[in-house]
Amino acid sequence: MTKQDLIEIPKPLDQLTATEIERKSCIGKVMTYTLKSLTNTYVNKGFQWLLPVALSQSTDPLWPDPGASIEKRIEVDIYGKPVRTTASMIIHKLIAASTAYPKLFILSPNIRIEKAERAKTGRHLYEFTQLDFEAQGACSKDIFILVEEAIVTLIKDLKREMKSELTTLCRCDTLKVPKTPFKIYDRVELEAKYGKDWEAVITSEITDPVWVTNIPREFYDFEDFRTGKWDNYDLFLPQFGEVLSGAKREYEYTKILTKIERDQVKKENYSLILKMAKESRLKPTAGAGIGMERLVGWIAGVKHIAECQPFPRVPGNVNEL
Ligand code: ASN
Repeated sequence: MTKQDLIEIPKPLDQLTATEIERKSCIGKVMTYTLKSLTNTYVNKGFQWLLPVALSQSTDPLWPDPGASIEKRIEVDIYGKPVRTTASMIIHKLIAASTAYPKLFILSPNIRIEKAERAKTGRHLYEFTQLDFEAQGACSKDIFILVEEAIVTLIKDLKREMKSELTTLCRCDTLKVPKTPFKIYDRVELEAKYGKDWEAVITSEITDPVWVTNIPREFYDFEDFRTGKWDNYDLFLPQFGEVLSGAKREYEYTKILTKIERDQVKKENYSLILKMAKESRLKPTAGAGIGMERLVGWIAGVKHIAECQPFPRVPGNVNEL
């Protein structure tokens, strides 16, 4: 039997037993606390809180991406124009951070119709929420410091103020305040050492969160064309896996165009960002998105992150609500 066979698909609210409702309620309280703590940190550091959008002509291509498994992209016509459901608000972030909102964050719903075979990874959903943030003029190091502080503050405060919930979830003793600074690994070195399965190996070996940098992926992450190195990062949590991805961003027209063409991404879906870049109105920024169900799932020690959703969005499993 594999690890995945042991994972149960989280049930909808109406099917939970009394004990399961108690657990669901505890996870809900941890989610509320986490949202309050993180949004406080960002607001206190001068980030503006933007409201999300669900339908746009331009959204994240999610391609090329080593972790991608999208089986369907949702596109509908409104007012005679094609729009897509939000895959992530990355394009919106880059435009907003370059103009009226130099430091911003959004609690953004992301719709990604993952292949049904991902139902039991325990780490994938067809709809989830990111705390997505971006800062003009920031570099990777600035983002590392910000995220480390936000996570350490959250865990310290949670351990003090949510003792009873953490006890019910059996996480009171095992959830430790992470030591900072988090270690930084280069993906190339991890691949050389552990092979293609490096993500699983580091997830099981680390005892504190770690950064992994230099991951080839979508055109908007910064790539040094001379060295071939990517100035981007993922954050991995011990015994859990990836919870955040982000980068320093591209902002130069010729680089963005070259990468869009190289990746065979539809240029017409990215005409605004190309136009802004051409007019030198796209600014250097850096940012990231924290998967809220994953972060709370790690804190609560869940087997499946859909346990953190009131209305579970498990790939391949559509409920009435
Ligand atoms: N939120 C991510 C970022 O800031 C992008 C994504 O979710 N694909 O880089």
